[in-house]
Amino acid sequence: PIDQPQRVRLIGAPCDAGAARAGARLGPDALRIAGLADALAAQGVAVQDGGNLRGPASAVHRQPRPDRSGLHHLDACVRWCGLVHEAVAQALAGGSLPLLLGGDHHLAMGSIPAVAQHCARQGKTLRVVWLDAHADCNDARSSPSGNIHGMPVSVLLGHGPQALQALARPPLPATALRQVGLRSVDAAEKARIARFGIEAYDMRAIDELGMPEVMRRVLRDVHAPDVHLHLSFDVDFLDPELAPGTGTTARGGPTYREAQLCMEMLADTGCLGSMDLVELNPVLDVRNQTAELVLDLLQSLFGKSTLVRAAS
Ligand code: 4U7
Ligand code: MN
Ligand code: MN
Ligand code: MN
Repeated sequence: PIDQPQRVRLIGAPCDAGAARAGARLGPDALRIAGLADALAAQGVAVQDGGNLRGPASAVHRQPRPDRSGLHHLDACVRWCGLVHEAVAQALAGGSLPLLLGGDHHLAMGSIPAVAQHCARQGKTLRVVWLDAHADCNDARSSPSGNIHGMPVSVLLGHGPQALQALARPPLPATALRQVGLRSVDAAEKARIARFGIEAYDMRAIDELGMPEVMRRVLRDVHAPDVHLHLSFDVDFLDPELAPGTGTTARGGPTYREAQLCMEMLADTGCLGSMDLVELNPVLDVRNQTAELVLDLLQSLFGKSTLVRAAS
């Protein structure tokens, strides 16, 4: 329940340097064209669109192999994360909820450390909910692709490639992170998740426990006013039949209602303080339907409910 109008600042980061294929650079505009600002305004949110950040241009043709570092487009990714970090920090300092419009998921290495620093200053406890088909837990050695969007979780926890580790100050304790929706995890990542002690709910857990119980567990210690909840939403969390507009799809994702319930339960905490909306690739979409679905979900996340609900 939100009594004051919430202020949301849109931060566009048109970058796909970390991704497997080009196109996520068009994500911010696809969301604007679908009507993002109006959809949030309809929920009583005061939206301010900060426009798109201007960073290094992304190459369309990648090298057949990553460079010496083992990482594709390392320099561009580091520079983009710096820009995102600064914009997110500024929004938080100004009392707005930063909504990062990606762009690919490596940008979370810019947003989340900015959020963590803000929380440390405010004496708030940070919880990060990571909705994704993938664990994003590779480093340069374990990665089968060299694509940096498969590495941010590792980096944020302090186990990523050396070249990226400077971005993740302070590193997150594993207890601050919860992953939901996993169904495409590399063999090395599987071992790393266990070793780092990440609390992860794969699709089997959602099948067996149901989304309500999974989200109750995920949100067990997420209560206002001491907790700042950061949502890192990778569009490929959603089932590809609903959401084809993303570069690395994995079948067997949450249904429409499961995804909506997830948003509704996140909203009920009243703790949402910042968000990444990443991996939307309009080039792969069908008539912008994935962007439109995302707006529908965002409305729930910002408090839309079908009926008046008794406080729980
Ligand atoms: B995303 C992958 F090998 N694990 O590391 C990798 F399967 O941000 C995919 O979740 C990473 O979309 C997907 O390249 C990154 C691959
Ligand atoms: Mn991801
Ligand atoms: Mn993913
Ligand atoms: Mn992806």
